Amino acid sequence: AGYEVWQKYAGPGGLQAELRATAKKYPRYTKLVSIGKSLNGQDISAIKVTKDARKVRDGRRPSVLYFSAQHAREWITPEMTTRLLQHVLKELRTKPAMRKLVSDNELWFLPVANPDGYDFTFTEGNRLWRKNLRDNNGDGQTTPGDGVDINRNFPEKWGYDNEGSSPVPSGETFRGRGPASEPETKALVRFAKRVKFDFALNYHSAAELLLYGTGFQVATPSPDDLIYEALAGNDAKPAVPGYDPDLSAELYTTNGDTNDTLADQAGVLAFTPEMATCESASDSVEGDEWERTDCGSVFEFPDDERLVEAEFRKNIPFAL
Ligand code: 0X9
Ligand code: ZN
Repeated sequence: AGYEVWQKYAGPGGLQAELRATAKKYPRYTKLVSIGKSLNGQDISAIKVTKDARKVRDGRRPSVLYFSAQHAREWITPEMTTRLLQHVLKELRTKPAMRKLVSDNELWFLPVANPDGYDFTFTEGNRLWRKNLRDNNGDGQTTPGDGVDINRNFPEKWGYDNEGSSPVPSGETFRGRGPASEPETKALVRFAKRVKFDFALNYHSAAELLLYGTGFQVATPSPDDLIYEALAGNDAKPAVPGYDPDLSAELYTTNGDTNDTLADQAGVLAFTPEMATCESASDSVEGDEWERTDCGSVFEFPDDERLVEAEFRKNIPFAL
């Protein structure tokens, strides 16, 4: 059922079409780019939203990157970034504050950072695929032990201490054969160097957390940590309602984490919002008789439009 309902929203390749249509509809405020190709040759598409987007040089204004679906199965995350994109463009027409925001800044939306993996989750039996589609055993097809975890493949602290990623190809957190070995990683690294983002949100699921700071170890306090803490709020007053703010490495160690590279190589203030599962999201749908169906797995996409919308609404104030 989840799959059929999902078709209504996007489905394989669907987000590319949405980005193209959006760029066409708002020529003055958008610019569509391909930041590179996936392993299987698909475009990794991003759209810039700023005033006179096609005239003003990329990175000229303070810039924010919203990106999602590095992990193929985390379907709710591109819903977040595409809805945010549409929200910004819609409000532009009536709200002076939004017009000012996009005149003074550039907002970049990159809904599917792992397009091969994402599409693969729509095929029979592959709903819970996480990694990209690297053919680790070279048998010419995608088999269970294949794939590299894009969120462990980034150059900063890649494989550090052998803790927080797997050296084993079949591992769910396989870091790849070398730093930035994957085209999906290279594309993002190059893109971040070019635009020099000030702020980035790397959407994942499924928990209700707002993660920040370095992933590879609990960092000694730095001025950045104070900024992170101020932005993320605290358990009593979280910046995203219901999302506990936490140091990434305190949750668990990662190495080759995207945000560590963004922070350490390009100075980006980067967060990982972990969006909710259908179970936790249901708490925020007020006063209805919605019944939980098809929520067997924590990775299952909430198949109710209202849940997706509720999760999205919770995240807007922090994202903007
Ligand atoms: O493990 C990940 O890549 C992210 N979680 S997920 O369940 N979506 O796979 C979180 C990465 C955040 N960094 C650290 N916790 N160090
Ligand atoms: Zn993830």
